[in-house]
Amino acid sequence: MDIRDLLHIKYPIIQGGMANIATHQLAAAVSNAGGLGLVGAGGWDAERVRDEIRKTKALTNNPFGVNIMLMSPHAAAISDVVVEEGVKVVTTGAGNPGIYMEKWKAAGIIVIPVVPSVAYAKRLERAGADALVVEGTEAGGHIGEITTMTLVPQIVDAVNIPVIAAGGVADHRGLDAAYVLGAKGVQIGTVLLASYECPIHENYKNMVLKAKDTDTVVTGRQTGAPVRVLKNKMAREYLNLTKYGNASLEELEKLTLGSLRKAVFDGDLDGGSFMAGQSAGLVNELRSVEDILKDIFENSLVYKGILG
Ligand code: TUI
Repeated sequence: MDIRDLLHIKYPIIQGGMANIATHQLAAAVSNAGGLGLVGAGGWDAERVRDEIRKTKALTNNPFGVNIMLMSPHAAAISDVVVEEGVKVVTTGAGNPGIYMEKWKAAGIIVIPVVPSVAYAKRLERAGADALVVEGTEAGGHIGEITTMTLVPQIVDAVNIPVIAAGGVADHRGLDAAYVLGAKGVQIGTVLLASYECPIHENYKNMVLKAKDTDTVVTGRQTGAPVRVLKNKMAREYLNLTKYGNASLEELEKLTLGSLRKAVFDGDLDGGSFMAGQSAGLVNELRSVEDILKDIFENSLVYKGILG
């Protein structure tokens, strides 16, 4: 099924759930431009998420969703807020949403888990997922091990629900590639960091704009929570700390989540954790969200009716 019909959107493009970044401003901008905007609940508490949902409703009449980061201590409370607020679409990341599925389905919510492997994809299809975001290791933030190129077709073959490809998509070529692999849409994150509407510090935007192909690294492999970030002093220090496997988990987690805030709000070039995907090397221009979505879809072979 075409995700444009499933989600009632103009373009088959959904926004990533970027913690601390995907506020009502970004979500509304993406939904107003014809994609599916998402409020990224990240580490926020349930009342902050409720407030962001209400602010998004005030800024757009188009459909939008909420991304729930399941490692958050607030995930259970947020799972009720999306029902109470009548949210239409929920995407999930960083864990298994199985325990919430029944409640969300009963409320008529379209549930789209982000999955990093075939086994998860099959399990969540059985649990009632309406579609899946299949996220390759090229993506920014918390990632799995498998590439978009190899994972998307394996999951397309393994399930009967629509697959949305994520990880490495920043332009119309990425969208077309995703369709060739069998996906019915894409999720984008990194390219949206370089938009006027994205509410992050301008140093963060400039880092993305300047990044080359080799400018991301993965921290946290040793702790079981790999996170792709732009290379800087903080990333190098983190990798040094974990090189011999003797840093404590608490020490490392404090370093990562605190430093994401330093990147987003303070633009702290040395101490911040600037989450971004490998597609940062493809992003060279600051644009409006509308221009980014238009460029991705209206230059695609899918739009021209050649693919899809
Ligand atoms: O979730 C994401 N990307 C994220 S979450 C995030 S906040 C964070 N910061 C530091 C450490 C951890 C999180 C930043 N970026 N993408 C979707 C995604 N989900 N990628 C991988 C997964 C995933 C991983 C494990 C999904 C399920 C899963 O299952 C593990 C289990 O055993 O339940």
